[in-house]
Amino acid sequence: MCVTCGCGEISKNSHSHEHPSKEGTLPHVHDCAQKQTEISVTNERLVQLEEDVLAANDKVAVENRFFFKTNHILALNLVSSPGSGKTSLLCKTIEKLSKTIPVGVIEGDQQTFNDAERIQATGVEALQINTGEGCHLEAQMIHQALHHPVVKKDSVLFIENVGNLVCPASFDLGEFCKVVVLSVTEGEDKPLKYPYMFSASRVMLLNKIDLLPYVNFDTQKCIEYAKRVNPDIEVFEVSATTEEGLDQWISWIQRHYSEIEE
Ligand SMILES: Nc1nc2c(ncn2[C@@H]2O[C@H](COP(=O)(O)OP(=O)(O)OP(=O)(O)O)[C@@H](O)[C@H]2O)c(=O)[nH]1
Ligand SMILES: [Mg+2]
Repeated sequence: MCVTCGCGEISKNSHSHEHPSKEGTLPHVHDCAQKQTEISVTNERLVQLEEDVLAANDKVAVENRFFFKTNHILALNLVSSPGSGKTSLLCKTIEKLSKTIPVGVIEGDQQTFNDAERIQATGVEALQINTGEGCHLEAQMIHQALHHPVVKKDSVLFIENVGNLVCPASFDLGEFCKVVVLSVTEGEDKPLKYPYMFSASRVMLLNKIDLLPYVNFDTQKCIEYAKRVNPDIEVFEVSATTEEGLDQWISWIQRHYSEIEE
């Protein structure tokens, strides 16, 4: 359920569970929220519900973070609008990284196994979580996946969130940090228009720089806007297609992986 944007439903019967993999299908988790009749709530009640939902989420996120820390797992939560290139960047990143560090991937999407299949084609294990009507991953969904084989001791765990620049900003999954992907086809003003996502992220991957000659996009302005909402944000200019800039991004991951406490 997402009270923030009203994309989900308030349901006592709402639950998510893991389906074992059948032959020819990927293991996956999905939300089995049952359709409820519309509930009319006051604004005060909505604010209370939102606070309750976020507080409950944060509680589970603390447990996830403890699990990641004690198992020496660097968990990175990739967030962006749909199509900015999260899966493409992940495929290239894990190809390079998995030669030296064990890697696992959790893929969040409303529907389809497409992204998990793209990851698995690289030889790295991926778990697909389908959120149904939900527009973001929640800590509980990650909690249920903690004992899945994609989550390995001493590894880097990538979590690709549902494509959405709004709601995933509010939901801590217990990750080490959020990594926001913005592509040059989206316009340089996005950090100002969606400031919560950029202030919640430690890193911005500015993707599709191979397209810069063909689009109106002011890179310096974009970086200035991102730093205006988050002065500490680290920016990497990258292209999943040409692989430009990926080495610096990989070095950032390796450095933080080696620094996380055991
Ligand atoms: N030119 C160019 N195209 C790219 C680059 N990265 C991704 N694309 C293309 O952008 C489109 C979307 O890429 P995805 O990796 O599926 O994006 P995504 O963020 O995972 O999308 P969702 O999971 O649907 O939110 C695809 O057609 C990619 O081939 C890039 O660096 N340069
Ligand atoms: Mg994707």
